[in-house]
Amino acid sequence: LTTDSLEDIRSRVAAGESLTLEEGLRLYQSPDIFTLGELADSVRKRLHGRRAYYNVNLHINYSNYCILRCKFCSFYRPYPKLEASRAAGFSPRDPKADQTDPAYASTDGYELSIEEIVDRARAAYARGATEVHIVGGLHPKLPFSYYTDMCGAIREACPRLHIKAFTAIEIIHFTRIAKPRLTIAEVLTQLREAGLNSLPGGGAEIFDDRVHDEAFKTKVGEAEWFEVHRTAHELGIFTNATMLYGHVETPAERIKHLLKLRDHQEASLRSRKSHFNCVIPLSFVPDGSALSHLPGPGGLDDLRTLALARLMCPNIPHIKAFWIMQTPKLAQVSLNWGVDDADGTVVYYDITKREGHGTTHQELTVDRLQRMIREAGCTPVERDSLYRRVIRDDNTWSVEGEPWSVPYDPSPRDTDGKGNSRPVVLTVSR
Ligand code: V47
Repeated sequence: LTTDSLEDIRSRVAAGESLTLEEGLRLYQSPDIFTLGELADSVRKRLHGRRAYYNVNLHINYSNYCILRCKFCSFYRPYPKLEASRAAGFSPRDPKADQTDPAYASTDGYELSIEEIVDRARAAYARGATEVHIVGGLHPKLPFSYYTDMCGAIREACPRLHIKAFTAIEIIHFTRIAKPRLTIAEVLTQLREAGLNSLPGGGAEIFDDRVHDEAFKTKVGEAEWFEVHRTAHELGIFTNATMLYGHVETPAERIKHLLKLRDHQEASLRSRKSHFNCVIPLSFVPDGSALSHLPGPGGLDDLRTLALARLMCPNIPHIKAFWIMQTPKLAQVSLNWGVDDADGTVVYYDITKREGHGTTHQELTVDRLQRMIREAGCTPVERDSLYRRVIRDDNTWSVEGEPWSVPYDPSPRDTDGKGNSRPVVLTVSR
């Protein structure tokens, strides 16, 4: 930490100029966290006033089987048949490979059937959800048709539910498992035809070769991540962008990551049909991962990083604090530090489980989201996945500017005596 005065940066932010890596580092290293917050808040206010966005969504993680072994990840499970077969000396392509050791039944790996996924989406849609966010591990066996069928079945059951699904890493995986192999544009087009609406921002981690080799060596890197998002933007598919911070990266590597997102956005805004809607800095949760010896970011580091995302990427409209990782309390504080979006109700989340105290049920009701936003001095605005205003009355919702409306089952108020409405989904079968 330095005793640097930030006055020159203040005037550059006020003039709407793009900050450099050195300026980003000075902001990050300054003990004057209040000026950092004030500057980030000034950009946030210029773009959004006092509005703070949330949505009514449901996350579905379709499977935790994954062919990768990223060190920061506590979600993946080895695919049992494949692992057992390998241990027994079979190659994965050996026809006898799947008939080996029955011990594989003992892992807590899972994969959801399409019916289960549709049942969850349908239940959330009936309760008024506007978005389903679907991601999972790189499954070694499921065919590409599983993913197109999943989108198609949800689209049929829930015509207006926005399907935000599959990180860039999954999209690259699909190009490889499709028979015959497909290009990124072909995969995205087929998914879109089946019902996909947008891509979430996951899988970006930190765009740096050193960090890549140390923490997620076997995952496809920066070039492929950007290629998927560039192709999506060329096709007119909106996407988000994440940054997983607080593990083995340096502050300079974090800031460079944000600058790469800013550069990509500039090109998309200039010449492509769509662009990034938001940046989501994800606070590393060490528990259960191969990096569990690391402490993970503290609250001030979270605040600094969220504020920096706002300041380094003024051309990306929204900065989201994903409360599952930053915690609802810190997400609330961050609404005055550059953040304008609190994500949504979420309901079930498998990738990290801190807020669920070890379970996958991690939910904020709409009442709690609104209260958290109001307590921060902001005005809650329900948005759809493309940040259009959602208009809700007692039993229908619609999107500003759209002619249609969707009936839903209105929540009885105050079901738990604490001012909370009924959750979006009450139970899941697993
Ligand atoms: O890609 C994995 C990260 C991401 C850990 O687009 C971890 O609106 C913290 O991308 N600690 C998935 N993070 C989540 C994601 C996301 C979440 C919310 C909204 C949106 C959006 C996208 O979670 C992964 C990875 O970067 N992750 N393990 C961990 N231990």
